[in-house]
Amino acid sequence: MIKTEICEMLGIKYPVFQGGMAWIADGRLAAAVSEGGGLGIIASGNAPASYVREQIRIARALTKKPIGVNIMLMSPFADEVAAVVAEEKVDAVTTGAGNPSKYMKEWKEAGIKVIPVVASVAVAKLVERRGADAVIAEGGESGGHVGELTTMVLVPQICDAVKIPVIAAGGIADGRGVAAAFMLGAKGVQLGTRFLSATECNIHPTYKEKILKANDLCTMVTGKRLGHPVRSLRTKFAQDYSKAEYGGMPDDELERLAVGALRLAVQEGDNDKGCFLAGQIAAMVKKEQPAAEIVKEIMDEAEPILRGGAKWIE
Ligand code: TUI
Repeated sequence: MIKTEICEMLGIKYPVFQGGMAWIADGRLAAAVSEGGGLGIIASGNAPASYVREQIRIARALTKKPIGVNIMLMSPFADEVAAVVAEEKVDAVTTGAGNPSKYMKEWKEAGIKVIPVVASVAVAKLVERRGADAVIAEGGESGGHVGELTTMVLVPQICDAVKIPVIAAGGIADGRGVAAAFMLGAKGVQLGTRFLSATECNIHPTYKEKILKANDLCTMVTGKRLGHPVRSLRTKFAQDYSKAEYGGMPDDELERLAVGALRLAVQEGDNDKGCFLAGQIAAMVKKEQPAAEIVKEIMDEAEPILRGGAKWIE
């Protein structure tokens, strides 16, 4: 059994987080992951605080185990969601796409473990100084908003730069990825794309099907010109967006094109106007299965590898 300080810190069986995927990671998915011994995380995305409160209560009704909430810091509702998580006293808060320092005191006073997602050494050191309990080092293999560096180079550099535990994210979908992350110094892992195939994941069937049929080159990054690079499936929409981006479409028109695209993918499975966020590891997501089974399976796969799976060493 793999036990790390992350298990102890949060009172969870396995050091596995389910990523806070906007529009996707709701109370039901988070509860299923937590029931399975990992940390289920409700995504707030661009949703108002009332939605987040409702999802926390849904999760709490389904599990007594610890749950987390992810706050997307670029959201217009970030301030009010930050207050709601403190009121509801969730067990952990993860943050994405920015610097959470201004909320740190409020969350720590509420007894919440604060675990920001970072994509650089500088931001990892900054949030450690501000009192973060751990950091999630997310490489650009991940789906959604991406940084510059890959998981392979980011994780060891952040492990060397901070004393708090590091959770690796980006490009991990099975036990081999988990084992690799631990070898780089991580004390936990966060998976997003793999959980898209969870039975309890409430995305449109078209979205699930696209993930299950994905190949190695099936994702691309758009949005660099506006400063918000986002990795998604290489659909016609993503390719058209990319052409518009590099073809000189004005910023406001580009922004209008992107508005609502995430919801259209998740809820309507809209092939023409939807933005299907996914990580580069999508091709390794092979079947639909319960979230709890995913959590156990990846850790059961990782354990023998970490115990000495390199049979070619004499
Ligand atoms: O946040 C994510 N992934 C996301 S957020 C999202 S919703 C969205 N909608 C429209 C445009 C962009 C996003 C979909 N996927 N991952 C965590 C993450 N955080 N990756 C990188 C970072 C990050 C980047 C810069 C964290 C901190 C940071 O600090 C810069 C600063 O402000 O100091």
